[in-house]
Amino acid sequence: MKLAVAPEVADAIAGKRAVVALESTVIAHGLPRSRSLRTAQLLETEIRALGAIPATIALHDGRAVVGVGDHLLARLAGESRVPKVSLRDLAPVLAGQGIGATTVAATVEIAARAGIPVVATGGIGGVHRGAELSFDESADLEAIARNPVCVVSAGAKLVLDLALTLERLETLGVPVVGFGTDEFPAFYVRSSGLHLAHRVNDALGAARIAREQVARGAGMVLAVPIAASESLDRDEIESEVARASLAAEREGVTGAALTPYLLSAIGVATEGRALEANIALLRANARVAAQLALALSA
Ligand code: PSU
Ligand code: MN
Repeated sequence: MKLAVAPEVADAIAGKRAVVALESTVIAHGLPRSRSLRTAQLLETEIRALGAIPATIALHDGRAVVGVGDHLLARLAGESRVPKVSLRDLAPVLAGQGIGATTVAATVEIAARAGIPVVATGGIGGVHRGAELSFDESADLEAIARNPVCVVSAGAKLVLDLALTLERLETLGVPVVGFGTDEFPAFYVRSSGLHLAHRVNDALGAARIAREQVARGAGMVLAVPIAASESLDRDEIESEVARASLAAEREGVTGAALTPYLLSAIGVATEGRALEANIALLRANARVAAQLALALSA
């Protein structure tokens, strides 16, 4: 795989300074066009404000770009039909021309190759509801297991089956470490009712575990609950997810298209409150990821 690492990012990696990798599928597919560029820029600003270097990852003309510039960021946020690139799609898209937005799975693989041990996202992919029939499980889980990277996320998206997602992560040997919580966070909602085996209370504690896990050549999830002031009501969100999942089934939406479909349906149903919550948790995760990267580089 050809990497195109931005000079600033390459310098920081070589100097063992703090770098946070960011995925780009959320920019191209996870947020509405009207807010995605501004949010992508805000995430980079949050990371810089704490003294770390952001490296948004995407594909461009046969290369994995580590630290996209303004121009590519604007293309990812603004163009329609940007391919969503998970592990299955990496080689086919890299073999061609054009741009691609990387999921957490593709992002952690590229970050690991570049030597960046911290990736920030909103929520990782996981096991979909009804996966016992559809077999729809995100490649994020195996990719995190296989790559020495700590993914900072607000748990997994609430549209998933969170209990099954935790089971799969356990099988894959991926520690899910609560950041100031004993429960697996549920994206827009602070609590899922699912207990976590491991907890830390600050970035230093997270760094101690991340160092051990990365040394094993494997990844982990640092699960950061959304701030109470930004979180949404669990029952309301649950019923919207159920409604949107039924609609998706009726309309035959499956596979890679399902997550963006469900997220946008919930956005409409909550009149934008879900979007504000999503942006708030993305920003918070970027800050925790920067603190973790700083702790790791100290
Ligand atoms: N969380 C969001 N919006 C997103 C995603 C996560 O709020 O768009 C993306 C991430 O890039 C994640 C991907 O890696 O969805 C998982 O997709 P799939 O289930 O198709 O693997
Ligand atoms: Mn899937």
